[in-house]
Order: sequence, then C-alpha cells, then structure tokens
Amino acid sequence: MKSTIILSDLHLGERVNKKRKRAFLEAFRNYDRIILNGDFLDDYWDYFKTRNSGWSPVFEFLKSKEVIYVFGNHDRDSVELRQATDDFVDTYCDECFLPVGEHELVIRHGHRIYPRPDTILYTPANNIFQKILKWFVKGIWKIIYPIILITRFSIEKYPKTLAYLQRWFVKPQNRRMKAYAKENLEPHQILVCGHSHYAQDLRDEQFINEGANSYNRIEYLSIRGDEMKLVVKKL
Ligand SMILES: [Mn+2]
Repeated sequence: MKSTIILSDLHLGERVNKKRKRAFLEAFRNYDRIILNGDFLDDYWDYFKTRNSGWSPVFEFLKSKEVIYVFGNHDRDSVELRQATDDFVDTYCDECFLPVGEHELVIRHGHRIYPRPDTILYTPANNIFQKILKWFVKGIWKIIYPIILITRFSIEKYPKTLAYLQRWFVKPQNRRMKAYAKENLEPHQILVCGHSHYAQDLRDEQFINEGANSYNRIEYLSIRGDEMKLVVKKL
C-alpha cells in the first residue's frame, strides 16, 4: 500500500525560505503519495513567479511522486493555477477520499466549512456597487494581508509564548469543522482539514486538522498502512 503525507497551508510565494525548503524536501522524500490539502500556493503572489522562484526544486521533486492537489481559499481552481502546476500535479480536486484501515478519510481544505471575510474577493460582482465594494476590499487586503503574514510568523516563531494568543481565534474554527464532521459524515469517516492553522488529532471525534506549514514549523499527517500519525516539528 502506498505511503501518504497530507499537509496544507504552505502558502508558497515568490520568496523562498531555505530552511522550509529543506524540510519539505526531506518530508516528501519518505512518501509515495503527497496530498496538498489547500493553500499550497498563495494567490497573493503570482503563481508563475512562484513556480520559477527558489521553490522550484520542490516542484521539480514532486514530479517523481503521485501528487493530489486539493484547492484552498488562497489557491482556488483557475486556469493560471493549473498551468503553473500541471507538470507536477496528477489530480486536482475540491475533496478527496482515502481509505485507512476501517476508516475513510474525507480530505478537504476547510474554507467552505469555515469561510473567511476575504471570500468577497472571489465572489462575482453583479452590479456597480458590488464592483466598487470589491475593488475597495481588494485595496485594503493588499495592506492587511502582509500584516497578517508577519503577525502569524512572529506568533508561530515563539510557540511557547505568543502562539497561545491565537488559540482563541483558531479553536472555534476547528470546533466548527468538528461539528460539521459529526453532522455530515458517516460514522467510519474522518474529516481531515487544514485552513485554521491549528493542528489537532481528534480522530475519535471524526476530525483531524493537520495544521499549517507557513512558518517556523512543519506539520503533517503521515499514513503508512493502517497507521496514522500527526507530526508537528519545530524547524
Ligand atoms: Mn486556508
């Protein structure tokens, strides 16, 4: 049976981070199948520039693996995304299923269960007022998003102190995903999401969040045979 790694929220952009690059290559090496569970690339940056950036050894390496690309809220399905990634991706989807022992994993990024305010940027504007609103939000987003990225980075760099500050914000997101799983899934299924950037293994409650990889940590769900393990490592 193929070994599988599921990870999300790498938020790769035009600027490479060597430490993270090494960590991803090291992690990918040990698996046959890689499931990129959303927000692998980030549309704040240009997909083609990201593809040709210092991250390109990671993309090149992925060509030797089976790669499943699950769309996230920062890398929604688009012609540009597919063109920039189709040389290393085997399958694109919004959701995928993986049998593990007696269970079946339902793998989704999570943004449809817990939408964010930036959803407006991706909703079609039908009249002039909606167009102005969208244009306005887009302008603000260009300023706010870098601040969010820097805040996240500083919080996660000092997990023993600052990371606790964001728990009040991310815990409710996981609670909502867990409640969704309980209401909508079959008893043998387990919902596997990212999106909240908060790793939690609650498989007995049908929910696993495999965390995030956008800062000083590497977090993923490792699957070998019937064994599932949530791995969280500081870089
Ligand atoms: Mn997300």
